[in-house]
Amino acid sequence: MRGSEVDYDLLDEVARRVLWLAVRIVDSANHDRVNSDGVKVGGHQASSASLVTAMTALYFAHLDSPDRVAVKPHASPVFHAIQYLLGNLDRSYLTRLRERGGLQSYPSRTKDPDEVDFSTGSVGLGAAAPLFAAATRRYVDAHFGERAAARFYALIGDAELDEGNVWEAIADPATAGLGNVTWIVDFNRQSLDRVVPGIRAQQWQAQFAAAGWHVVEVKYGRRLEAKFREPGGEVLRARIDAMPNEQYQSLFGLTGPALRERFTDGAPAELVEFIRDIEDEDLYPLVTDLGGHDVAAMLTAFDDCDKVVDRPSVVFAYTVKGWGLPTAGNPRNHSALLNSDQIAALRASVGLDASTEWDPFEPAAPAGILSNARRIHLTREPRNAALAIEVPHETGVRSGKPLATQEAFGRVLVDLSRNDAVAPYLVTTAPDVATSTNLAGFINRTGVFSPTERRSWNEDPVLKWAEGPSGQHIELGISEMNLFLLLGQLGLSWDLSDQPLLPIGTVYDPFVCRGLDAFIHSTYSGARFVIAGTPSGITLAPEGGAHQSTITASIGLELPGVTFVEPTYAGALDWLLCDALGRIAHGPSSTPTAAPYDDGAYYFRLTTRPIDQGPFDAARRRIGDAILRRQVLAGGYRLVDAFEAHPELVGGDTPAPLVHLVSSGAVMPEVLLAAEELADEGVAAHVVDVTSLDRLYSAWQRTLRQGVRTATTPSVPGALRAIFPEAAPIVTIHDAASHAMAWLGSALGVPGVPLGVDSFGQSGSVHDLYEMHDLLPGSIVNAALASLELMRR
Ligand SMILES: Cc1ncc(C[n+]2csc(CCOP(=O)(O)OP(=O)(O)O)c2C)c(N)n1
Ligand SMILES: [Mg+2]
Repeated sequence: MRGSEVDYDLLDEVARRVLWLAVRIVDSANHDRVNSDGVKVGGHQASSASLVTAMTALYFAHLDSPDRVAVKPHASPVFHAIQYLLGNLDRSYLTRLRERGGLQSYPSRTKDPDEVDFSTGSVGLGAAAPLFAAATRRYVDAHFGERAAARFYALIGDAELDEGNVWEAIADPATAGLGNVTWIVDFNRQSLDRVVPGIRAQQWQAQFAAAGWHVVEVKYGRRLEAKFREPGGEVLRARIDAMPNEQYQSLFGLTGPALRERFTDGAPAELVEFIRDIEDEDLYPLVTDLGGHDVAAMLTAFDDCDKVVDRPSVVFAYTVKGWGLPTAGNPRNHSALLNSDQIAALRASVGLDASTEWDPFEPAAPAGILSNARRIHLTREPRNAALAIEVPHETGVRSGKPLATQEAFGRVLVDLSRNDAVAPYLVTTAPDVATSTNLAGFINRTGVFSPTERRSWNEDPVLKWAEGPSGQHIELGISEMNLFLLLGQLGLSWDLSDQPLLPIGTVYDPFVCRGLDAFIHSTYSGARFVIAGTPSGITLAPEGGAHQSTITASIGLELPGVTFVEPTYAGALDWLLCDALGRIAHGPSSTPTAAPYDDGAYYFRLTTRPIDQGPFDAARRRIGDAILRRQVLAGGYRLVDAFEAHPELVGGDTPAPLVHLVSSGAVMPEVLLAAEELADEGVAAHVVDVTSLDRLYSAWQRTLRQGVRTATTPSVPGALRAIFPEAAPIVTIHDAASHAMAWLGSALGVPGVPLGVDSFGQSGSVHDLYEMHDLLPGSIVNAALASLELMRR
């Protein structure tokens, strides 16, 4: 906390320098660099300007080192300017905004050179992320002992409040009562396109209050407040309060008599009279003196929020978009750039010239002394991403009866919850689908998290829904956005709360799409977690098209920072899940050449279709556990060897034609039947169970890229060679869009026939729907015969 002595004039001086640097950082990116490709560089000077005061107050007077801040995407230049003045960012970066290897357009945890707490960019998510980081902190404090107290701030644009995820986040009981959260709404009444019509502050404030938040309004600055207190000053306040946004904003482009005329247009005679004695040049700073640009008012608001410890706070800071710039308040200023004359004037106004324009403060000057003191004050202790535990290779889940992967997933978690080394770090979460995704067993053992003990009114022998501080399941309302935001923050807990965790979420697979942007946000932020999308596919047959998922395999495959796995058998799932948790426990690898899947999240696509485990046991006996496990983790293995299954196919006069049937997950029983039918027709069909399409694809891409970069012939990667030693045409069969597996033929240099689900499903039996989509054994046989024909062409 700051001492009682705050030099507001000094902070104003700092704010002016921050404004200058932020504006010039954008200017330099657009005007100082050679633009070789004709694409606009861009940047946001006006959006930056409107947060300069709030951020200066935070970083130069209010924050402590454990505090974390999400910065509105378009204010990234302000953040970097502040880090530079604090001495945390090398000067060379100031001219490298939006350049490769330079400062990112929007704050990025993983790509920026300085320490960004929360990545932002897709508006709304940056508001919610600190809320879930605080929820994570509450969980960590309850389970592992209290960390140094931290406050979680979000600096957000007012138009960000249009995003539904903001309201989903504040409405969820999992975020209730978080007194260490403060959102600062940069209330400049402008979005990208326009001045937002009407006066929406009241409505929004009421919505926050209804959600149990502490609401603070910082509307006017010291100058206006003083004027209001003068005799008759009420008329001035009434005038500004009642003015619609568009009219008020239109004042910002005016000066002198024109400003007075617009301001008094239609106003009562008392107002005209009240401002008669104010000089023309004093009128502009007065009517635009908003609280969001008054450091004293902002610091008072921050203190008010600190005092409220039983609920989150939101500060509506009235600001000017383009504050201090010639573009101030202009409805079209969102991407407007100052011209060189305007830049020169701004530079001169802060006492700099072309030779000193990038200088930090003189170390011996008051601003330099303050900067240095704040850098020291804000320096953080190092954190460790790794847990000093070993996750076992397997839990040994077995079943003599058919077992679905979703069920196996639940059993593995229960087993891990009995492991004293691993169990304390496991934390699960689900958006109201915990029981229907088989988390009940885990919940029965560990309980549901609640900051305080809650009495259960329901004695259910199957599900013990006991809520208290030791619970290890965090239940969310039905918001997949919240799910992925929380998983992201649980997955960054090692950094933001100094405690690595093993987070596991579950979601109905189709609704991965509903939370997709938050999924992307979390993985782009570097978060590591396990997400199980279950049930998936059209195997969920009676549920119909609205609940069936088809494009999610492609999403999992294509998302960077996510390893997509789709095991068919319980034994493979066991290995994959234990391996994923083990990798998360070990923390990110330090070798940049490590396989990409070492450092991300893990997406398990599972089903409720019971599958006979016999074929996997047979493969286990044939291949041996050690090699099979290695292959399962690498992405696939030969489930059925055609010649071992059918020795009669070996060695006739003419060799039997050979195909590969390649599949993942729920549709495997049909594939196995097809292989048998093919054998009856004299065709040898090896069956390959792809456990991770993603890992196979990554392996292929790595060798291709290597070849492209070194201008050499790429080799077939080991993971593919091991399971496809012979060149034979392939049929891919997937309870998902056919496209996801369609690349395999290319990778192997053979014809491929992809079968899958390329239209919406509908209600029916599994058999009905597989028939509709050509996934029954007969169709697979025909596809195999077609692939052999294609091979002959
Ligand atoms: C999800 C998403 N949709 C659209 C955009 C494009 N966009 C960037 S800023 C912006 C307007 C933001 O207005 P506001 O939050 O009020 O910020 P200001 O620039 O006024 O400070 C829009 C539409 C985005 N970044 N993210
Ligand atoms: Mg705005």
